[in-house]
Amino acid sequence: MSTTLLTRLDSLAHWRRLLDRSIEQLAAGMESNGLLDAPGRALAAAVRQRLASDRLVVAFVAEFSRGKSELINALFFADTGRRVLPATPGRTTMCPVELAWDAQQPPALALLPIATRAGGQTVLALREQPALWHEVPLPVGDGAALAEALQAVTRVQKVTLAEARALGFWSDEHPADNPPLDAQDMVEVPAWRHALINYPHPLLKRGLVVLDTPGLNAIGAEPELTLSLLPSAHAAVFLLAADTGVTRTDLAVWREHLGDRGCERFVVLNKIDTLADPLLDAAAVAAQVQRQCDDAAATLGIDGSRVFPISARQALTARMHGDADGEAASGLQRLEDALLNGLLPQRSQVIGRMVEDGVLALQQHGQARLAERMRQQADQLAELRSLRGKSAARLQLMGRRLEGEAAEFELCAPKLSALRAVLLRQQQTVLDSLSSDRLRDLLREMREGSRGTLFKLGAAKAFARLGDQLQATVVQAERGLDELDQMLRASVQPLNTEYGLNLEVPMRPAIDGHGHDLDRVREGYSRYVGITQIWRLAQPDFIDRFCRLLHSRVRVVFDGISHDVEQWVQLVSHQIDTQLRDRRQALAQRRESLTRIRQAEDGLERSIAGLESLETQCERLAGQLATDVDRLRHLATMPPSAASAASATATGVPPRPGHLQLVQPAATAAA
Ligand SMILES: Nc1nc2c(ncn2[C@@H]2O[C@H](COP(=O)(O)OP(=O)(O)OP(=O)(O)O)[C@@H](O)[C@H]2O)c(=O)[nH]1
Ligand SMILES: [Mg+2]
Repeated sequence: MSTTLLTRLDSLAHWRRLLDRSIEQLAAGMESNGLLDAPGRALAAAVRQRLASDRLVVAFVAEFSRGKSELINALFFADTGRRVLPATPGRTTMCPVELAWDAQQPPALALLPIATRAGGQTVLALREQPALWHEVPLPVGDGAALAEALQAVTRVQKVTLAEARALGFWSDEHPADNPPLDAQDMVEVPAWRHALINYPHPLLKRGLVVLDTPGLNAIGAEPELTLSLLPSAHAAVFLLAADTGVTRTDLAVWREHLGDRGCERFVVLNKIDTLADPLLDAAAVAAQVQRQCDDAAATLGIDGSRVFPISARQALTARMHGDADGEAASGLQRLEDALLNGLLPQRSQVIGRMVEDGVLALQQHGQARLAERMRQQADQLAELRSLRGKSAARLQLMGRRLEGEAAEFELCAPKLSALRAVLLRQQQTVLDSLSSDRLRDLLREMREGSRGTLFKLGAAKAFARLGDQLQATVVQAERGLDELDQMLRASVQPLNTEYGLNLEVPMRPAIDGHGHDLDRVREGYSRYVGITQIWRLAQPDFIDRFCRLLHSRVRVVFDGISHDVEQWVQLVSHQIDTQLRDRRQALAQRRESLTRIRQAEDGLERSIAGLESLETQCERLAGQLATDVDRLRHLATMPPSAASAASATATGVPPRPGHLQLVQPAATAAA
């Protein structure tokens, strides 16, 4: 395993922890100063949750036997001193293998039997049913035992033709892709549908998720890979073999699974050691390798700088034996550097932006509460100061005016309830358009539309229409949100003026990110109705499985939008509650101090002094909140690079502010 990769992922994980700690402290500081209520707390928790669950998913995709598993071994497992993932000539990895680490679970290999395909439930849904998985405990630190346990991913089994059909491994319409029949008319199929390796490997512990995939036929047979697993990968490594160049099937895998994918793509020309030729000198061999790379880039339609000539086998052997020359000759380092430089900065940017947005929203939240508190204190102070040297009659008049003001303020309560009712109603309209029922209706419509005379073409059209409808649903939800936003802004203004409130409409959630997620789902399934895959639609139960999968994927996107909308509406309605409560509290305080003034001679001066000190405290708190938020935002825009990680510890971070500080400086938090 490369130390560079480890160090870089480590500093990314360290930075994430710093951010998490800082947000925790900011929220705790706000909480102890009464600046946080339920939505604010939920906001802070949501940012922290996303930080904790951040993963970097790298998928290895290729036709069989191109060296995917060998490359994963070389990149991540060389220090175990052996070939951990099985890599042999011919078909080896029979099901998608996901390597990750979840500290809540014991180290184990979990295998999902292939028979679960017949049930039509998605792998994602089946993850929630551990009883269906065959679990093998994994020994930690024992490379040999680990390698032995992982042999399971190569297992196959024989099934009847009917079973093979039911599982989607046999197509009468497309016999070219069918596996061979043996003398007893049995078909060999993978024993497992999916394998999850939960292992405390240093890189996996730092949030890396590696996805090893089986060769072409198996990829095609499991729609979940294309629809769910590959689209969720941040990067895909596509492998070719130097001795064969880009074959017809390589091109098919590339086009169907990666060709126009949005994620970062790296093309590896593997097995360059096989080009060694005793009759040629090194320069001539190097020229051959270069020509192969150029050809691959031209055929795949990508930039030449994205093609990496390597020998995974040589890299694995060299790393296992600490052979620096061999490792250099294998070319692995260049690929590893490209992976690091292409992926980590982009990942950190996404995290940084998410944290910045979250922290800004928290600040807005705290500032609003503080501003309201200060405004009320200022009013009260002005009122009390005006009482200096005033007679008892004047105090009585004050009391009456205060009661009048309180009665008038109470008139705004029904108006606020009405506003809240409209708000909830309009929210419901937006949520309804994204509901499970509506999605089911759309899918049903699509299925009916696909039952035309020209079944397969009809299906393709119906799928395309469904895609448009789903997109239109998101656009409609966005429009609904716009209307809600406008309605709120128009209503809040007069309420603020008339009743001295300080209601602010928080920035409305941007849902275009969810729109992009939907694009990725669409992109995934459109591959399945593309012209090369259309025959799959005729397979028994395929449409059923496909629709269930699609439903669960789109559901995630729609739920994401609904959640954002609900949170936003909750923020507004909480603000209404808080301001009502704060105003009532302030009125009660004023009553109290009037009573105190009437009762004691020095009551007035004491009340003024008390309020003045509260005012100063609030100002300090506001300044502190701004400083802490700035520091946190600064931290969020400073993802670790090799250089900055070193200098941050050497030079320290901005000086520690005064005792009201909400967030600890990064250096202290790190300690
Ligand atoms: N000469 C040579 N052989 C390699 C290299 N990389 C992998 N191989 C061999 O190629 C064969 C296939 O490698 P795998 O890693 O199993 O290939 P895969 O892409 O995972 O194949 P499937 O699991 O079947 O999809 C194995 O025997 C490897 O040892 C390489 O760089 N040079
Ligand atoms: Mg493999």
